[in-house]
Parts: sequence; structure tokens; C-alpha cells
Amino acid sequence: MRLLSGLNGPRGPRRPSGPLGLLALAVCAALLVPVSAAGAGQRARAADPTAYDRIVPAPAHTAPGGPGYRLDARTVIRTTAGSAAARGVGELLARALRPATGLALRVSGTDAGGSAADGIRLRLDARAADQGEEGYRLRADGTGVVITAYRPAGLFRGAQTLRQLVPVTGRPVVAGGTVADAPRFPYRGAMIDIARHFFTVEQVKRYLDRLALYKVNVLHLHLTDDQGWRLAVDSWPRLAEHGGGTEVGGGPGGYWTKAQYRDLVRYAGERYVEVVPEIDMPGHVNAALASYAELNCDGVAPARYTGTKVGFSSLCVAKERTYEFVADVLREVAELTPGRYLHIGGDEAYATPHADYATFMGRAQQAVVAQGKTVLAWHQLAGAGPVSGTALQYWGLDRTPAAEKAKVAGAVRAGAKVVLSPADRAYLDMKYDAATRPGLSWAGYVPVRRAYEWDPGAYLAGVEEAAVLGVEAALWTETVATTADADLMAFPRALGIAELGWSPASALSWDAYRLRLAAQGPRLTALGVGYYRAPEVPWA
Ligand code: NGO
Repeated sequence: MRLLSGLNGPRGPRRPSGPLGLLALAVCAALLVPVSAAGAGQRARAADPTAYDRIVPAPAHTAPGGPGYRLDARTVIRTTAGSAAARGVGELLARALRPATGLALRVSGTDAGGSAADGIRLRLDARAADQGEEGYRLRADGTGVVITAYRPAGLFRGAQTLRQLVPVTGRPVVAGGTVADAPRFPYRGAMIDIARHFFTVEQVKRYLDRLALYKVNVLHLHLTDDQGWRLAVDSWPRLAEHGGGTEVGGGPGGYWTKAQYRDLVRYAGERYVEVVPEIDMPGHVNAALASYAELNCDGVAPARYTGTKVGFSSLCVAKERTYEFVADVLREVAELTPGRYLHIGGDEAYATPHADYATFMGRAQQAVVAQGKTVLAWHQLAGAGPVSGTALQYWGLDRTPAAEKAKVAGAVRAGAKVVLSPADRAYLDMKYDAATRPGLSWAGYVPVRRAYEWDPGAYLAGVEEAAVLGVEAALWTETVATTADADLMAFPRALGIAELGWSPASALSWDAYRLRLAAQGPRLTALGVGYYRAPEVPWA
């Protein structure tokens, strides 16, 4: 028993490495007697003693040790009585555990009853306010697993940790130990551009589902751009019907109905992910201009656009009709969106003179506020009067001139918050290296290590950590046309951005992260993700 608990302890021997070591491990596992006929010792031996060092994002505190818990056909997931939300988390957990374990775990809507040793408990604890919105505690031992949280979102995040403690193949044993965890930043986003290439709700759900395993909690949808308008708007139907009918390269494009958008919002909500819709303005609007002649200063609608240039289109700032359009669109989008933010773009408005840009963005921000929402915009808004409480999404580079960064810092002093998506770190459409297909490289190559090795709390001079809402990994899709393309570009870099958003600064270490990441390889494969096997990661 001493030997066995030593194996599980934090300083236990390292896992055998190399093909021989792995073979020995496999033989040992195969020789183990079934847990039902064995003592806690055998249970412990079957658990991976390093499992707690392999969680992404790294939890705030872990203490591995003691016997593990073996899931079997009798295991029940018991959730706090009277909480449909907790039960919902239980159902999602049961579904997620099924492929790896082969078990169809039963979910019970009460955590009373049962023996002390029959499963997984998801407990809401009204006294655990110190855990905040998303914090949780997890304890696994020979009798079961208990996850406790103040809020259902915390139970959901804890359930993602539990998923990662169950081996992808082999005996479904949760290693013994405890976790006490909560995020560093409240905003841990992923953006997908469905305008340059159209992606269906099903494709985006799949993407979101993979990201939620890594505790991402915001899904930013880039819904409109020069090449396509992707969301139905009842008061301006041609936006989607005409403006949605193409994409980069001239493909058929497409758009989402309101029902489809609502369905995605619901799906995200079940995973405690907030949807942030973006209507990009006053530039990046060719699809809108092509759909309605009256939105053009000269009253002539341009042709639809299928190239990849940026910065050539602008709404007509002088026309009152433009602001009716903005108000109608933002009202309809707000009605569909329970989340706090409306993103109004504001990037690369090179076809809009600065004074016009400031006029336009002022009115667009008022239209957001009128809907009771908070403005989110690309950081160029910093120089044009962001309203108080606005969040600016920084997409500059490490080498962006200090004067431009200083504008962001200045806006922060006046009350703005910041979401960080530095293009040479967090843009998932940048190539890993010269050989990557697809991808762009205007911000440089972004290898996995570069995407990970920066500190969001200290990234912009003059922007204190308290002003940083968090981080966002952005997947632009000029060159990304399929799920396979998206998988290759987003995975594994999106996991690194997710860790930067969640894990305490003290846990951020490339040397430790590359091992944690390597362990996610089989997990991603099991989820059908065709990730990029970055050479700097020792993939299993
Ligand atoms: C820029 C540009 C987008 C491009 C993207 C490609 C922002 C905020 N505006 O990022 O239109 O798609 O680069 O990397």
C-alpha cells in the first residue's frame, strides 16, 4: 500500500518512457484483476499517476494521491436536487464520457441517496461563493468523484477537468487526488469568421464543443464582411438572401436563419459559453452595400466580392438611412443574443475618413447602448471616443508602434477594458511555418510555442491586469474553407490561448505546457480533431 500511494504521490516515479516502457505499462495494465474483485491498491495502480499534471488549462491547485475511482456500469452521476442546470451538466458529462469508457452512465437529479461509494456527484453549494462564477473543487478517491461549485458554470468547468482525468483508452479509472480551481480571466474567447467562408451551425457547434473541453467561455461570431452577410435580418432581408450568396473564391456561401442562430446560442449556453455576435462596420461592408443600393453614397450597389482584399468598402456616414440600418440590425441581433456584448467591428476602415469614422462609431456605439448591451470593437476605436465601459479587442503585434498601443492604454485610463488577440500570437489563421497549408503570414509565422509564451496580464504597457478581460483566439477564414482546415489551424494553438486565459500566471511554463499538450493529442484524436503535430511538442 505504501508503494502504491507512493506511485500516486506528487513525487512518484515518472511514467516509463520509450516503446519498452510503454509496453511494460500495457502488460501491467492487462494483468490487473478487475477492480470489483480487488482492493483499493489495484484501483490506484490502474490510474495514471501523472493525470493531474496533464490537464489543460493547468488548474490553479492540484494534489494527486490516493487510490483512484474506477467507473463501471453501476456508476451514477448524481446532481444537486432541484437544479435543472446541474442535471444538464450531468447529462453532458455522461455523454462526453461514453466514447472513452463505453459506459452509458445514469444521471440522477438528486445527490441524496445511493451509497457513499457509487459514483460521481455534481454539487452546487450556496455557501461556496468564494469559488466565484466558474470556480470548482474536485475530489477523486476510491469511493467516487465529487465536484462542488457555487454556480452551474463551475460544475461544467469541473466536469471538463474530470473528462481529462479519465484515460482516453484502457481502464476508465479517475486518478486519485484533488483540484481547487478558478480562472485568472473572466473572458476566454474563440472567434470564428463565417463570412469569408461560410460555416454551418453544425460545424460551429463541433468547434465550440472541442473548445469547451478547454474551458473557453466566449464564442465570437464574425457574421458579416465584404464577402458575405451570414445572419438573416427580417427588416433588411436582402442582406442574407443576396449578400449571403457568395464567399471567398466564389463558392455558394450561405447564411443562418434566426432559428439556427438561436439554436447555436442555446447549445453554447448549455456549455456556459457566451455568444458575441459581430457586425463589422463601417468598413468590411461590401456584402451589405451590394444588397441595398440605398446604403451607398452614390446610390449604386456594387457587385458582390469574392476576393481577399480589405479596407475598400464603407457605409455612407452622411446618410441618415445608414443609421436606420445600423439600429435595425443591432436591434434584431440583440433580440437574438442573451449575452452582454455586441461587437461592432471598427477595424481597417481605410475607406472612411477619420472624422467620419469617429462620427459613425459614436452613433453605432449609442445604438448598442440603446439595446442595453456593452460595446466590443477592434482596438482602432481607441482613437475615436469609445464610450465608457467599452471593451477593445487588441489585434496588433508585439512590434506595433508604441504610439498605437498608447492609444489603447489611454482608452483604458478613460474606463475601457481590453480583450487581447495579438495577431502574431493569437491569430489562428497565421501559418505555423512556411510549410503550413492553408494560412496567411502577414503577422509572421506563429508556431505553437509563440502562441503560448506571453503573459496577457503584462502584455500591453500601461494596461494593468485588472483592465484585461481576457484573451481570444481568432480564426479568420480567407484561406480556411473546411472543418479539416479549421482543425489544423486552431488545434493545438487554441488550447494554449485557453490556458493563458484560465491558468494562474505562476503555472505558465512552456516546458510543462508542452507535456500537458502532448497528452491532449490522443484526446483530440478521439474527438476526431485533425490537429497539427507541431514538432516542438513530444506528442504521445
Ligand atoms: C485582420 C483583419 C481581418 C482579416 C485578418 C486576417 C482584423 C481585426 N481585421 O484582423 O479582416 O481577416 O486580419 O488575419
